[in-house]
Amino acid sequence: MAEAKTYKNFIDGEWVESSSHRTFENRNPADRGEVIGIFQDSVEADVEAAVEAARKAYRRWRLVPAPKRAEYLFRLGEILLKRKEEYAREMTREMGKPLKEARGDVQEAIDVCYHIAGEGRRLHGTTTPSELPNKACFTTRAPIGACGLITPWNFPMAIPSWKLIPALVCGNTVVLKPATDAPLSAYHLVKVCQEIGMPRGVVNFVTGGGAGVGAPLARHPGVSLISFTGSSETGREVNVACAETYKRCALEMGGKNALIVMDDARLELAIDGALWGAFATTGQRCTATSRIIVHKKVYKEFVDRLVERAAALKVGDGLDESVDVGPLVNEAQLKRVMEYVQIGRDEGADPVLGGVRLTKSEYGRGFFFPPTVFTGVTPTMRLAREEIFGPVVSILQADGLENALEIANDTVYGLSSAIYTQDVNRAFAAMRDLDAGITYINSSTIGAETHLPFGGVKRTGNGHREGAAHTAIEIFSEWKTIYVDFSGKLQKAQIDNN
Ligand code: UN1
Repeated sequence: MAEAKTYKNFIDGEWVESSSHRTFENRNPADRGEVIGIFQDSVEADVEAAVEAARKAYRRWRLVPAPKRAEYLFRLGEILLKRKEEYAREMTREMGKPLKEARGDVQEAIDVCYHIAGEGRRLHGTTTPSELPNKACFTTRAPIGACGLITPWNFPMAIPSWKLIPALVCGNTVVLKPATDAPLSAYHLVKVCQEIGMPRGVVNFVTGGGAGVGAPLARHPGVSLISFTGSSETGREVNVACAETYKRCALEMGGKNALIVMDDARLELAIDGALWGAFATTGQRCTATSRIIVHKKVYKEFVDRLVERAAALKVGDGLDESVDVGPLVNEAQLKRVMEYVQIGRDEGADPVLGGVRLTKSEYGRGFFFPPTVFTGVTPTMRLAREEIFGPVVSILQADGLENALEIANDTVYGLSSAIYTQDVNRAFAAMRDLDAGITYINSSTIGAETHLPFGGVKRTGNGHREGAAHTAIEIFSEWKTIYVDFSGKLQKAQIDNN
């Protein structure tokens, strides 16, 4: 096997080693023997250099006309489209998701590029009349400065793109810290930014762990904004660090997403949605279906049919086109899933499918865990309350819509939600009453489109919505209010017009 390539940090337009002279390996979770690449294990000094470069570049980049900034992003999308297959394969190798999903991940980044490329010619502000004569009032969007982007491994190109691309069109510069489990996909994004001739220092890339890179970035007084996606625990720490240094902070965190199946649902459709929501990306999505709440009248039939279908899903290396469920991303994640399965058993829930690590020869080299279904789960069990981030789904029973909504909302999280029903009244009640940032009617909890706001309520977020939607532009720009008085005299608002 060829020796693995060593990847460097990208700071001020140069590929440089970390001042720590330490590196870490990025290994294939489907085959631990395969090293995908060697990456820099960076430290505070590297963050310092990257922030300085981003701050310096900001002085010029903010003055590049927004339509021009957007043209770079259009070209970025064009190159990603050309290399979609190559980048998807490398993504599957570095973090395990099946190829068709990895293609979707690259496609999300392309979608964001194309959408935001148009935004360069919008970035609309407002005008409004003044209360005084000969005076004009309007608003413009101003960039914020050097932004720190901290991203997870489960959508290793899509999520960096949700942050990077809106940040750049608004005139900000960035320091991107990708997840240690999947830095290669973020590297590809940054490499293309260099190839299309983006000015030096506009995009900086520093790999490494949370303590070495994430924390110094969040604490750095020269960083104006942190956009973070990850666990609610880490998000809380990021938020505290941002508060101490008066930064804007946008957080996307955990989920415990519920999918409701009413007694009038089209069961086959609901099962399709439940399987896709629970087991796509091996359940490692913030939007994954983690609880299925089924009306008691159809409970037994739903469970029997779901289990039969889940048992037929093919687990294996995501590079095999026929595989439905890839490996978990790393050993810690595998342990966590196994712990939750044990917790579920101890709590008295019934593991009707899966629950035991796959170790047969074809699975021996990776972190494979089968689709696992628990029945007899009640809302107070930890299984029903805590985010697992693996292929484990809990089925709960409800006796009607009100009860189902109550169970669905009985969580500290609020990202995605879904209901299957043919009844328009029930659907509209659910749209109103499900306490989540996203609600699907007759579709799964996963599959957000990039041009709509993405984010959640309660411990899932802190009031922001990202993606390529107009709400992402809100994150990465400040409103500036402008008054132009052309009367030639001092006019006092609230006083001279009365
Ligand atoms: C995430 O899990 O953090 O809606 C993002 C979806 C994907 C994005 C998920 N488009 O499932």
